[in-house]
Amino acid sequence: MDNATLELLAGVVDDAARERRDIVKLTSEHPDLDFEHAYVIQRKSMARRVARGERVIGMKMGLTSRAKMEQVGVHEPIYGHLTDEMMRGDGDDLVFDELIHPRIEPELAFLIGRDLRGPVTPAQAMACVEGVCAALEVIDSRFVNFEFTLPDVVADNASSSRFFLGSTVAPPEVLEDLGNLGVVMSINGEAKQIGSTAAIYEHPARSLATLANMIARHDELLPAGSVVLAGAATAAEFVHPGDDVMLRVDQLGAVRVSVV
Ligand code: OOG
Ligand code: MG
Repeated sequence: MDNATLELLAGVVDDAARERRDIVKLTSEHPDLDFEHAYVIQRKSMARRVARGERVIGMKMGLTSRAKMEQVGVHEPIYGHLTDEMMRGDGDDLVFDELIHPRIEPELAFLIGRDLRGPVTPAQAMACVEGVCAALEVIDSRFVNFEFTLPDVVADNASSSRFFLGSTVAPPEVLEDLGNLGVVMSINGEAKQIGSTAAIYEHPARSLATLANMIARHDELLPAGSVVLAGAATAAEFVHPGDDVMLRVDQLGAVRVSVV
C-alpha cells in the first residue's frame, strides 16, 4: 500500500470522526490493508489532529479482555492514542450529539511518573507508574455497527473518543491487589457490567508492559506525565441521552458521567 493511499485513508477516518458520520470499514475497499499499514494510518490521523491543535497526552490498550474480544470479534490486543480533547473529569458531561454511536466501558488508568520505555517486564513498567485511578472510556467506532476487522479498528485509533478519569488517584504500592480489584459499572442505578481488573490481560500491569513493548518497536516511549488506559475489564454498553453512568472500582472510588 503506497504512502498516498495511507494518507488518504487517514483522512477518511479523521473526517468521519470530525463529521460524526459512520463509514464502511476500510478493508471492504482495501482488502490488502494489513496491521502494519493500519498503525501508519493511525499515526497519520493523529498527526492531522495535532496539526489542528490537539495534543497527544497518552495511549490506550484495547481488546485486552476476553469480554471485549468476544463483543467485537477481534481477538488481538491493540493500542491507540489519547489527546487532550478526549479527556474529561469525574462528573463531567458526555455530549451525545458530538458522537456517532457511543459505548462506555470500565477501565483503569495509569499516570506515568517516569519515562517508560520498552522492553520491560510488568514489574519494571509498574515502577514508572505514579498513580492509578478508575476511568470510564467512551468508544465510538467510526464504522457502521461497530463492524470491523483488526486493521480497521487499528486505523480508527481503537475507536477512541472520550475518557473520564476518577478523582481518587492512588500510588500503585498502596493498592492491596491491583490485579484483582472489583469493578461495577452502573447505568441509571442498575449494575450493567460486573467484573475484576483480573480480566484486563490477566493483570493490568501486563497490559501496560505490552503497550510499552509494542511501541518500542517504533522507537516510541510513554513519557512522564502521560495517561494510559489499560483496556476495558468487561464488555461495553451503549449510552443514550439522559443516562447517568457510574463506575466503582475497589479502593479507587467512583467515576461518574452524565450523558446529555
Ligand atoms: C475497540 C476499542 C477497544 C478496549 O478497552 O477494549 C477498547 C472497540 O471496542 O471498538 O477500547
Ligand atoms: Mg477501552
